[in-house]
This record gives sequence, C-alpha cells and structure tokens, in this order.
Amino acid sequence: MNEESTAQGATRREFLKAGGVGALLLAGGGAAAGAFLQGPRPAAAVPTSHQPAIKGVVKKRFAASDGFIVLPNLPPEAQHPVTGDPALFVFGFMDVTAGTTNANTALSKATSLAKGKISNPAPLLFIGEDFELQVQLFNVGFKNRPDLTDGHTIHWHGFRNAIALFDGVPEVSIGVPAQRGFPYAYRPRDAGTYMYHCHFEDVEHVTMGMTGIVFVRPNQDGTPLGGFTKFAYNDGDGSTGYQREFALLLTDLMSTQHIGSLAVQEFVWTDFKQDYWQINSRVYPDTIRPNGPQIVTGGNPYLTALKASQPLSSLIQMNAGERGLLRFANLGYDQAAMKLDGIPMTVVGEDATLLRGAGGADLTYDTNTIYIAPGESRDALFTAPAFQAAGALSDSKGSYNRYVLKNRVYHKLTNNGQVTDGSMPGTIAGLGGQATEVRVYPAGTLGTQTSPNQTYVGPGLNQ
Ligand SMILES: [Cu+2]
Repeated sequence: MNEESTAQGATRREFLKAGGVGALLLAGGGAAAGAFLQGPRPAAAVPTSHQPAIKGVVKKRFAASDGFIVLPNLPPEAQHPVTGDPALFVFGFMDVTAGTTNANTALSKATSLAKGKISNPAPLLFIGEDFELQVQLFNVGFKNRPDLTDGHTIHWHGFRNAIALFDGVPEVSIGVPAQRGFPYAYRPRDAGTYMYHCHFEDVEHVTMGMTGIVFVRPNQDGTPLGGFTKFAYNDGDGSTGYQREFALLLTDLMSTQHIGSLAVQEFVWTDFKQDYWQINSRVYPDTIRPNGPQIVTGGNPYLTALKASQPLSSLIQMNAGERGLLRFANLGYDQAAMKLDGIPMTVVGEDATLLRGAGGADLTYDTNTIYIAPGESRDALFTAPAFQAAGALSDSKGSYNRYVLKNRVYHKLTNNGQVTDGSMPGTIAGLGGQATEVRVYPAGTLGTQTSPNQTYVGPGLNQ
C-alpha cells in the first residue's frame, strides 16, 4: 500500500475526483464515524507509509540541576562557593544513565550523581531515523539555590513531529517540578541536525546552560554510496557523505547574570550584554583542548574543573583529503557568522532540511562564512586540503596544517575582553572567544572516527 491508498482500496486521487473530504467521509460510512467514538481506527485504515516500524529504542536518564563551569578571565566575583576557585554558576543537564539502573531508586541516585555537579553543554545526543528515543528526566533541584523550586523540561527544538505532551513547553504541555521525573519519548522521522533545551522560563534557563545538540542519522547510513558510508541526509547519491563529523553548539552568556543568580540577585533582562561567546560551552584556546576524559589534570585546578564541567572538545582533526561534516546549532542570543579561513564549506542542510528544491534541484551552496540565527542549524561539508609540509606545525599526533574556524565578528573573539597570549603550546596569540581550529594531518595519520568530535591528541596539548 502506498501513500495514495486508503482503507477502502481506492486511491486518494479518486476520492478527490469524487468530491474531496466529504466524499471520503461518506465513502468511509458509519464504520469510520464509529471508530472515532470507540477508539483507534483499525490499523489497515492508516496508510502504512505513515507509520514505519520502530527499529529500536534508545533509553537515557538525564538529571537537571546546577553546577559550575570555568572560563578564562572571569570577573573576581565569579567564585566556587566551596573552593573559592574561579567558576561560573550554571544550570544544565547530565547523563546519569549509567548510574541509575534501578528505576525505584533512580531519583535519589540521580540526585547524588548530579545535584550541583552538572556540565555544559547538555549531553550530545544522536539517534537513527525511525528509532525511538526515551529520555527519563529527573529534576533533582538546585544545590546552590535551594530557595528555587524551578521546573525543567526537555524541548526538542526543530522537530517536525513532536507530540505536544513531549514538546517541553510547560505552558502547553508538562513541566517537571523539582523532585519529580517525567519520561519523554520521541520518534524522529527526518534526518538532520537539531537541538534541545529546557523551556521552563526559557530565556533564563537557556542562557544558564540547559542547551544541547541532538542529531538524527539518516536511514541511508551504512549503505556504500559515492565512496561514503556515513551521510548527513538521505541524499540518494552520496553527495552528503563524510568521514568525520563535529557537533558545534554556539552559545553566549553574560557573566554578571550568572554571578547574580548565585547571589540571589534579580536580573533585569533588558540589561543583557554578553561577555563570552562559546563553542560547546568553551572559549578559545580551551575549545582545542581534547575531550574531557583525556585532559591531563597535572594538579592544575582550572583543567581539572574544565574536564568535569565542559567535556566536549571543538578541535576538528582531519586527515588530508577527507570530508568533514560540521553540524552547527545556534542557541545563543546573537546571529553567528562562522568563517573558515582557507577552506570552502558547502552548506547541504539548513534547519535539518536537505537543500533540495522541486524536482531534486541542488540548492546547496559554497561559502567561507555561515550565517546562523538563534534557534537555527546548518550542516556544512568541507574537504580537508592536501597536507603541505612547508610551514606545518606539530602536536603530539604529528605534523599538521592549521586553519581557523571563528566568528567573523571581532569582539566575539575575546574572553571578557581578554585574548590568549599564546603561551599554551600550539595556540594562536591574540585570539579568544568563539573560535577553534581545523588541523589537517598527512593522509593516514588519524584512525577511523568512532564518535562525533573525537579528539586524537596526547599529553602535548594538555598543559
Ligand atoms: Cu530548566
């Protein structure tokens, strides 16, 4: 049965020819009207193409709470209340799936694991098309603001098929009160890059850090096409294929607002003026440090804190000749203009939609600057240029050519007005903020990517 079919075996075109919806109801007769009263219509009455089989279920448990992040050059008032170290108060989500296997004690376990200890951004989520994603959210309350009893939600931002109950807008669905849990379920039908965030008092909760990227892998994945086995979309020709993918969440914040929140100071939102612009909740040069578990602490309290609070690297490491997919999502409050100097990017998707027009017209475009408004996403492909030995730099992985990916707005390349001095090995003096690096190594240097944003650096970059 295809989309043109109905329960009665006649095609939709024939019904339209016979008089449209009125004729459909008449043709359906009493049985259809009765079904509405008695419950769901028989399965055969629904076109099968509208209800593809669920391929599997991905189960997660998330906690919502507060915590602290670290950034260079924080104002002196930004202190961790226990250690006194520089730290900025945030809200956020934490994946507690591994620690909360017993459903009966999950809330108390989530509380002990996450309360006051969450990280930013929210955990990176990805799922295959036609799988079901189940996220049990526990609102474990705030450790550092016990006077607040804010609810939290998960809003699946950009999904076409969200059910209102699971949409996370508390005014029209369900907010999760403190000390309660709620099971979210979602069946993604369309591949692409999306985002998710808390929608409870969302202006505050979003800038406080309750933001993350979720992407949906296409059904086409795993089928060799055009020399690739991984794809951004169901393109049918391999044109969105890639070897390595990188999720880049763009956000911004005003440190004074966070400091005031911890000190129980009301914030006047018309005064909002950012002093940090981040990628995956870090600023340059922290953006190029490896993923959290690999960062050597070395007794440095700042790096110890960074590893725990902002574990996701934005370093883009490529073998020469490979194709990379950049999954940009903007949940900041400004438009972002992300520029990759020296490598053209091809935008193949906007807002989780393959850029194809009527009749399959190719609407993709090449650019060196990608403009992304708040709440939007872009999927951009690029090919790592040939390795050039002349002028190459080196890190613990070997020799590489460096390209800079940065917001072209100059004042967003600072960390509260400061730039890095370049003393960290391999970093660019004079740069900060919403910037990261693409490092291109000779072909064959890096192994196959096994997880998004994978980093391949050893101790050399950890100092
Ligand atoms: Cu919230």
